[in-house]
Amino acid sequence: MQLIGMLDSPYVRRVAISLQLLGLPFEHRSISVFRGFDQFRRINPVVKAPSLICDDGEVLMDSTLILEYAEALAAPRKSLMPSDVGAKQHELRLIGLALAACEKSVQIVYEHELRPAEKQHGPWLTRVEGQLLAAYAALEQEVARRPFDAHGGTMTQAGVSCAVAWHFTQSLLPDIARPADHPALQAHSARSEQLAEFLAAPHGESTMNAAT
Ligand SMILES: N[C@@H](CCC(=O)N[C@@H](CS)C(=O)NCC(=O)O)C(=O)O
Repeated sequence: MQLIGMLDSPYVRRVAISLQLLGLPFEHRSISVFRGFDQFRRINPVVKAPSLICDDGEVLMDSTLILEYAEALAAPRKSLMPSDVGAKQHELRLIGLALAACEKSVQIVYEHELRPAEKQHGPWLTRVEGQLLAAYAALEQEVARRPFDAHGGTMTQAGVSCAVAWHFTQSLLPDIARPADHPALQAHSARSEQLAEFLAAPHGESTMNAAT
């Protein structure tokens, strides 16, 4: 299967890291949804990153749906989700917060980079920044209370998604959610970024060699 999209997207990156942790081999094609719009459109006319070309040619999109498919492929050998329903409920809460942080970060980046300065809407940016900070405040509280086990063999989907979200926001919007106010997230991110699966899929433009 082929993972389409650039690793500067937190959604592409969480899939790239998760596929490795699940032991699923894939080819990565680093195509930009902006600069590579026409090439991307030939693969997925909706131009959403990540897209996954399955082995039979069917194309999936949305990181969470792609990961649901990946979990099914890896079962029963491996999973990044707890099977116990109570643990799963908490895991889903953390993933939801991390995905909200990704979404709000991307909205701020798009507002700054895609909209002309004179058309930017201050109240909208203030609202989105508040939502971003609320997501990270809740995540910080959760991670401080119950730190993740950040080892390749024990990393869960919430651990991956929180680490990827925090690293993305720090890379693009370093002045909004300050590390000093989020020590547990900062520590989790620093540990996670040392894992082989994270190092193999660095935030940025590179194409990863993902034949696991
Ligand atoms: N909910 C989606 C969000 C994916 C998303 O918004 N990806 C961005 C890149 S970070 C994208 O495709 N942007 C191009 C566009 O929306 O036109 C997911 O989890 O995959």
